[in-house]
Amino acid sequence: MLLTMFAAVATQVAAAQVPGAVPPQPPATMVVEPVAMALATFDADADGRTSRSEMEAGVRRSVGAIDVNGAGKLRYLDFAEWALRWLGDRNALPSPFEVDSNGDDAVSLSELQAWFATTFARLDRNHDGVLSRAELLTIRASFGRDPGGRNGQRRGR
Ligand SMILES: [Ca+2]
Ligand SMILES: [Ca+2]
Repeated sequence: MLLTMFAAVATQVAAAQVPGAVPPQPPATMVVEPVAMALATFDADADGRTSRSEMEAGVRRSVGAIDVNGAGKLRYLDFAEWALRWLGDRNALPSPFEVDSNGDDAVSLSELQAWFATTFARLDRNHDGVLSRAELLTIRASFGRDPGGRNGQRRGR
């Protein structure tokens, strides 16, 4: 009995002897999805928020920068160039198969805008029709894990 009490007091003393000690936190990892990076650059008025109209205009500009012949659609090879330029990598999501909803082996501007509209709605967590930088950021408790499921919806197939 006495020994147990002594042990309890000793533990309290040990805890008190570490001033400023904070409980260890799991390492947080902040990442930006490639598409979120593109959406941030579409913030044309630089107010730190991307509106739906800014998104639509930005997608149109981004396609126009690749579709130099004005065909209005990107063949899959052109889409890879679009992805490299605006998402940072040819294989960054979305894949052209995911965006090419009518399966004609090309991504039209309207198909890409429809895909962005869906993604916009997914990222707009407070449903105010505007994407804040906080909504474009994905925070994971630790790298490679997304326990909260925030922005963690699987899009690839
Ligand atoms: Ca804006
Ligand atoms: Ca929002």
